[in-house]
Amino acid sequence: MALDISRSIEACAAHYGDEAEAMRDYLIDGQARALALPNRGPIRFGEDKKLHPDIMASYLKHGFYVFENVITAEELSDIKDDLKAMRANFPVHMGAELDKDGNPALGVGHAAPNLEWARPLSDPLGATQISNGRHPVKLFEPRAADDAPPAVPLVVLGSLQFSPACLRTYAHPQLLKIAESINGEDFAPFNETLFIKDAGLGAAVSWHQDGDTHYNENFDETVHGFNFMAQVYGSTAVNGVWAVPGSHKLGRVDIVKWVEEAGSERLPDAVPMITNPGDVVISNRQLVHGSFANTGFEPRVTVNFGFHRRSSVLNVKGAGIHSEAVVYDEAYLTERARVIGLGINARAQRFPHETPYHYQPLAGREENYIWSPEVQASLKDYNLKDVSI
Ligand SMILES: O=C(O)CCC(=O)C(=O)O
Repeated sequence: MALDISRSIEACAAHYGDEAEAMRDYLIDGQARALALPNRGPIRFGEDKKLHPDIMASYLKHGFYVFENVITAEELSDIKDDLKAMRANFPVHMGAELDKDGNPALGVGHAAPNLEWARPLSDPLGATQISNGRHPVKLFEPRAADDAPPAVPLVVLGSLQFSPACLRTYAHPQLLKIAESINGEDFAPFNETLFIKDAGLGAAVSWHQDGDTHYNENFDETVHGFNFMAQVYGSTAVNGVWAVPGSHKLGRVDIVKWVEEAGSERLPDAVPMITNPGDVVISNRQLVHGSFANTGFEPRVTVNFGFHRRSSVLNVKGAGIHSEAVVYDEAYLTERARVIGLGINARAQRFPHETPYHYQPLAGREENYIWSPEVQASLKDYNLKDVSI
């Protein structure tokens, strides 16, 4: 049952001036089209213990699938506690070294990128060269309230170093089993991010495709891997990610042309990813997707993490978007997979009645991956070794 967001739809449309009615219709129509798609339901596995073939077929067709009720209330509560602690440790403003209590702020002094800010309701990436210029169009930037702060958090990169709860969710046994079904039992890590879209403030992420490297040679519909997007508060047509179903099969899409042809940033075939708290979306990294500024009343926080097929990344030169563009050899991938081993152990300690996931590439070396608060601290800057293709 989707949340009633009529007030947010009205509030969002009201920002669009002459196009208010078009925006309202787009949100309402997109919501209906999203809910009519046959790409949602609980996680199910087939007799072979792999992702159920019907789900796999739907995911491969549409490029995303909403797994309902994956994260329990107990686990969500752990994540919310960590989010609260992280927010309390955010710099008092963008660029500050201290948090509100005068402590060294989250991420200060780290070598790898972590907390990134944006002007409220802006589109900081659209029509820039950031991330190899993969967001070619600037989205409409609604005007934020006069009392809005000058900058608000948008993403936390390398999120697992800041949140043991997110580290545990990263190792959710059913989600890792899905990763195995899609990318093989030797699946490789990618990167982990929190997307923060506070109500009335959260910035946009313009239309883009995540995958960057494999469009000319070796392209296929799943070659750039996928993201899991676990929803802490749910996601809606106003605050959520929109995607064009099936666009993951098209190779590199000319997004500028699509927007020109549509006559506006409202891509006609896009639908929002509508979820309740605790649902997890799986999203192909080649899908054309993006999110509008959150002009509504519901917050969104996405616990985002992805996985690759080993053959897509092993001995491949990275795109340089999330980390330095180096060639990923076995040693690099094993080092980066440390968070998978630690996540599995951290999860087993927190949820001892669950059967942990068995990650084949680290088999026999489990004793090297025992989580503790001290070991958690050693994850500082682990995202210098993101696997970016
Ligand atoms: O969560 C969002 O708003 C954007 C997510 C996204 O673009 C991504 O995961 O690539």
